[in-house]
Amino acid sequence: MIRDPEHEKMPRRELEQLQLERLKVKVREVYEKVPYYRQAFKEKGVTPDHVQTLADLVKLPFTSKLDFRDNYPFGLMAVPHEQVVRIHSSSGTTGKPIIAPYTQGDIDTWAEIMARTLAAGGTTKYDVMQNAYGYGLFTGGLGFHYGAERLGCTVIPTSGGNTKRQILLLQDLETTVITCTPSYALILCETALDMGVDLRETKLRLGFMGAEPWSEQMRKDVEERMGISAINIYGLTEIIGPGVSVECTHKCGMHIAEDHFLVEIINPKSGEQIPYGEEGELVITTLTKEAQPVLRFRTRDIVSLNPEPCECGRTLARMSRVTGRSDDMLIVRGVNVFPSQIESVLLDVEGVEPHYLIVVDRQHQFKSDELEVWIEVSEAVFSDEIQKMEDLEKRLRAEMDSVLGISARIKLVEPRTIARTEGKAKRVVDRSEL
Ligand code: DLL
Repeated sequence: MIRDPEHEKMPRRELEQLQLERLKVKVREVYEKVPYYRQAFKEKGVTPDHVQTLADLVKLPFTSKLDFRDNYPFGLMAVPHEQVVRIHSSSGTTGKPIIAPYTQGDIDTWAEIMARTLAAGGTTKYDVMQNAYGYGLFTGGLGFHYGAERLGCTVIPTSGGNTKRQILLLQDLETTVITCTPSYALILCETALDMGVDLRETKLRLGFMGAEPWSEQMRKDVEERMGISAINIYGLTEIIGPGVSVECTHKCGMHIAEDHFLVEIINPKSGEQIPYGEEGELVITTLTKEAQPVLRFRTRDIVSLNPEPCECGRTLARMSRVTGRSDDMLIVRGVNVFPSQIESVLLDVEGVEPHYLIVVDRQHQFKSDELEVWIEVSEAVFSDEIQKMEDLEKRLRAEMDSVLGISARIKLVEPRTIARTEGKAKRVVDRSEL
């Protein structure tokens, strides 16, 4: 369903006009209210008056994760503290956490974006949504929660974990929509199996999964095991949380909420804009955020954009699946690969489970081809003869070689030996961590 046709189906010309108006206001606002931006503008030799068209965006400075860290905790805020009603945060991989303050206006906007997002994937007020994203500092739990309430469906705020109880509630409360990371969806499937529950026989029909990269093969797997349609949803703490983009029921790219977020694709090395359609780093400017507007945020997520109208009638541009974060990219014998590409190759082979670990030697990562992939085999293969395991290993190695052009050592491991995560999975580990 299209909840907000005025914006979701806006002719692109009008949309661009709206984006420009909003951009001009935000640029002036951060320039006047955030000393950090004023300084960054000065270094680039620009003022808000330099922004007269959307193309002028390239004149503005980028903002990076590092800038968030350097200005921790409130250096990027554009409103006085008394206007802040909530703060979220993400742990970040190193150093200080990212702080995301919200005004009441931000919370309202986010709730509306999330209501629209849930509707785009097919949720209605008659649904019962079990929200297994973590509640707390993470934006997933509360982001989905407020959106669902705004849409008017029933929310069960289970948060992550306590999986047996999740399965019980899912059956007894007749949950129709599950929201969680793809990794947690796999744990739900496994636990249900242990409990003798067939999720395909329950009322579950829809899932909203994101917060981590996952492949089309993983989607197929989760959909089959749960008996649902799984919708991909994207977002990040620095920008707002979940809701930046989401698939509609046609599942051919995630529609970006472009009335709120202005996107660009850049070459991650040169920082130059590249045309829609080509893969590059996604850069986002917030157009309506109040507490902490962000200009040209470098997400490090590698995607491509498609501005063509979609069959669903939305004019909002679509972004591809996130292949990976530029910082997760592995270089194996000079070939660039993302963990999700390895995932898609492995999961296409029958006899393996969607649980794997990529083991690298960080110290020599860029020099050697010492890549090892641990992957769980299914119970059936494991209890079969040794020969079958050897054949499987050979096939996996050959597939990796022919599809990705890289050789890796494949280590088949027993079912259920790779650690499960309730939130975001960690797929790449350094040998020293094992
Ligand atoms: O993960 C927000 C979110 C919550 C999105 C629930 C979707 C659902 P962060 O913790 O700040 O925020 O992590 C943001 O996660 O830059 C991507 O690298 C990755 N990511 C998020 N969604 C997807 C997705 C939340 N659908 C970072 N596919 C982003 C691939 C994703 N990667």
